[in-house]
Amino acid sequence: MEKYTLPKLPYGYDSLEPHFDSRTMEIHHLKHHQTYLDKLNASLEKYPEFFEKPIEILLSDLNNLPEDVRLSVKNNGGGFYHHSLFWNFLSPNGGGNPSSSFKNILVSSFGDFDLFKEKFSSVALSQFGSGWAWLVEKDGRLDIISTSNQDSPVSSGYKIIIGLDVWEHAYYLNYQNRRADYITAWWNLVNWSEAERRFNEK
Ligand code: MN3
Repeated sequence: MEKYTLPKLPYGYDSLEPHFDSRTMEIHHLKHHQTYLDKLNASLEKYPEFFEKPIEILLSDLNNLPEDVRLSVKNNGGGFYHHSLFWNFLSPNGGGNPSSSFKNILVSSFGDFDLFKEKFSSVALSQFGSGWAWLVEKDGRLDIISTSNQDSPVSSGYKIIIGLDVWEHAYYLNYQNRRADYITAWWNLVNWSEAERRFNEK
């Protein structure tokens, strides 16, 4: 049975400089992401049938999992899944504005594009301790939420459109405790075409 595997980054570790530095990207991918993956795979060894399912399917129905792996899927499965998405939410050609059609969707949901960015930044900044900020969709409605640790929006029925890792490991080497500077830098990297693709995906 095939286990879950570490996805490659769609760009080089140094491609997001100067906003996200090469060393942080490399450690984040090869150490943090890899560790979530290894722990997830180890915990599912006695239930190899789960490896046939996309991890987001397991995360979307945690209560249906055997109790002895539920917490590992929530934490390590969440970490594995969220980082797999996160790399694609970033692009060396990112930042700036979304397409006009996707921008209109954000404007109709949040008033205007700058208000959307302000609200997202504020949610990311005020998440206490480790976690993520998310742009999510449920029942046709867009919302900005945060979750703690690796708790997944998909476990609450949300579709993830875009997300920002605000664990200190994502920024501490370059930004130390200045999460606000990291968030400001992130806006230069946001892969809007991936966000739009996910929004339109059924
Ligand atoms: Mn991380």
